[in-house]
Amino acid sequence: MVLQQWLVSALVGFAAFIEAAQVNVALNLTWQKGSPTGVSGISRDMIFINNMFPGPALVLDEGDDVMKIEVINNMPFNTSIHFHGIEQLNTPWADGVSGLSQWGILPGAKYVYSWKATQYGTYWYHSHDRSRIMDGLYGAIYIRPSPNRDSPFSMISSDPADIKAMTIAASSPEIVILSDWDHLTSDAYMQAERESGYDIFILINGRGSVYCKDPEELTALQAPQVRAVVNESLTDKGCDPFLITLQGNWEHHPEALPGGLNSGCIPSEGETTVFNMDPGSKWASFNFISAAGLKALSVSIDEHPLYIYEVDGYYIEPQLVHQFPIYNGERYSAMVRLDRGPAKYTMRVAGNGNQVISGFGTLAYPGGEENSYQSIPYIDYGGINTTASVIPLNTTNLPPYPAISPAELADDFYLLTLGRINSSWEWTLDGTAFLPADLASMEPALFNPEAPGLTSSLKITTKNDTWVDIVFQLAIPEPTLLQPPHPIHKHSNKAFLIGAGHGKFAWNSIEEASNESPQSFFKTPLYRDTFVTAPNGEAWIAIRYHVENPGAFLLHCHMETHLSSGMGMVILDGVDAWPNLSGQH
Ligand SMILES: *[C@@H]1O[C@H](CO)[C@@H](O)[C@H](O)[C@H]1NC(C)=O
Ligand SMILES: *[C@@H]1O[C@H](CO)[C@@H](O)[C@H](O)[C@H]1NC(C)=O
Ligand SMILES: *[C@@H]1O[C@H](CO)[C@@H](O)[C@H](O)[C@H]1NC(C)=O
Ligand SMILES: *[C@@H]1O[C@H](CO)[C@@H](O)[C@H](O)[C@H]1NC(C)=O
Ligand SMILES: *[C@@H]1O[C@H](CO)[C@@H](O)[C@H](O)[C@H]1NC(C)=O
Ligand SMILES: *[C@@H]1O[C@H](CO)[C@@H](O)[C@H](O)[C@H]1NC(C)=O
Ligand SMILES: *[C@@H]1O[C@H](CO)[C@@H](O)[C@H](O)[C@H]1NC(C)=O
Ligand SMILES: *[C@@H]1O[C@H](CO)[C@@H](O)[C@H](O)[C@H]1NC(C)=O
Ligand SMILES: [Cu+2]
Repeated sequence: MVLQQWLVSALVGFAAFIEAAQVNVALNLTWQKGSPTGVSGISRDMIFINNMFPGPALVLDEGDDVMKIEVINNMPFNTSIHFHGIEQLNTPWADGVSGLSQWGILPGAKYVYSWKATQYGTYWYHSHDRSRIMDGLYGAIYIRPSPNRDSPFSMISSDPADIKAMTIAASSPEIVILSDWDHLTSDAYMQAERESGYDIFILINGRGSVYCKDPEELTALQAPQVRAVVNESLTDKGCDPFLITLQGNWEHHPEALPGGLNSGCIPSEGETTVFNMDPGSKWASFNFISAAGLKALSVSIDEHPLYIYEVDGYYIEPQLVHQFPIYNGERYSAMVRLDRGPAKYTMRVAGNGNQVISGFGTLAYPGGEENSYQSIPYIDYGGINTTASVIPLNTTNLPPYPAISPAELADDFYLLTLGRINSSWEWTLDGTAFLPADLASMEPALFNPEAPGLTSSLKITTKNDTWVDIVFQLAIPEPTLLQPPHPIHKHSNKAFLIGAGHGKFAWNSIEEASNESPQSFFKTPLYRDTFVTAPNGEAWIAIRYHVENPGAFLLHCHMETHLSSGMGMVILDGVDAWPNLSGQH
């Protein structure tokens, strides 16, 4: 027996904007019972921020430098808050990673974060201590672009009225936090992995319902690429069965799995997030954030094409699509024309991987409250396109706007081999060592770059104002093992995704590789803070970034169970220009 539980959906933070003008923002973290899937759902211990879940959205203006965020830890364990995608230029001590940029915030203690909003766009904040994202510690950050920033809206429409409407829509977006949810706490979840030896995934939604369906119906909805590997009936939760052949020749104790995890669906009905649309405003911007602990998701809005115009907090040349995938930590903003009749239209968020599951939100047009019209979906319950004319996002074609490119050559080159190590559920980023599970209790590397807990294979050490190449090579210890795409997140400044290829990266540098295999390198590199590896098989991706902000930063898989089991390493950027930390701790 194995488990899983989840439902997806749209959680919205718009009811609780905190303006930057309020210099002191307090985030009061508490550990209380809650049931995001409704009163009929399973109640469990979870994290609330200012009595809200998700926490309040922080809405700032580009250039704001008065931000003081006071975190009050009223929970029975240490914590810290990381501001995902915020580069923390000249404030590496505000990056919020326990054991790296600060000591954990003790129960009953307070901690103040200060930083400057040097970027614009959609970001989020979340826990960076163990797997607490899965307990609900997250909220949105939106930084309004400065008025003189060049936006790409004239590439969507040449009509000045449209451009004006889009500019207004972009400055007051609908923020949509997507997340998964399980009835187990993150600690119980990790314990289940340790005791059973199984690599378990889960999903649900922050505000949503648990739908129970016929396993046959769920099996029929399985994605073809998954069916090619798992040709078996799914459980009543739409989960893959747990087959030893898929888990590798490690020790397994399936009997140690808690009940109800991947089968044994218990339905419950919670709230549905409703977005009230004003067709008079002509356009709306939906800014999606994936706060999912584990699940990769696919997103669409019935009858509403999406112009994706911002990715991880940087504009792109808008891409017209009907659905797009979003991995843990990523952000995509979509401009949407409000041209439909008075009715309700469904926002669909489907699991895109090892579980057939969906969550739903609603776009409500005025006058459509009583209309029983059923909107026409672009994707089904399993996230698959309903017709051949549905356009998916091509995730390697996201040209930054305005154009921005990396240096032609880099100064340093690192090849990291990532994959499972020592069990089906433990992961490594560098091929040999695990990021210590007790990193959070160690002396922060920012205070002591020679901190003894980090072996040399867990550290990348760079000089300031240099360019660094990192290749992530997927290892395949056993060819039959399923390996999910890993969303690798780099803290501090963004990086360029410059290439991707199949097989082994057989070269000693990017220069050598691009001479011998030019087709593996993008003409227009992507500029973002999360980079997704290929599913299964042997493959690689390459990133290049500029070292410009000395400090100790994390490089890690953003799937919470992967990070918790060791899939991360530390970048000590600019060791030759290390910050003076007097007075910071
Ligand atoms: C934090 O929230 C809890 C629960 O609502 C409340 O008891 C406590 O007084 C709050 N603390 C602060 C400092 O606001
Ligand atoms: C799945 O199994 C069935 C029968 O067991 C077989 O006919 C079918 O070809 C298999 N499909 C795939 C994708 O392997
Ligand atoms: C989904 O799109 C693909 C690629 O265009 C197409 O081959 C497939 O038939 C589509 N699925 C359905 C159900 O139309
Ligand atoms: C996706 O975009 C890349 C980069 O522009 C291009 O090379 C590739 O052919 C595109 N893929 C598809 C399926 O259109
Ligand atoms: C994996 O297990 C082997 C054998 O028990 C051990 O020597 C090695 O240190 C382990 N690797 C890690 C990263 O813990
Ligand atoms: C909590 O943080 C303190 C330092 O603030 C550290 O000494 C302790 O080891 C941490 N506890 C855990 C369980 O990580
Ligand atoms: C690090 O390099 C960047 C980019 O060249 C530069 O702007 C910055 O001032 C340098 N930082 C220090 C502390 O020298
Ligand atoms: C670090 O800053 C403190 C206070 O600003 C100053 O007294 C000290 O000399 C500085 N140390 C170094 C090594 O620059
Ligand atoms: Cu991973």
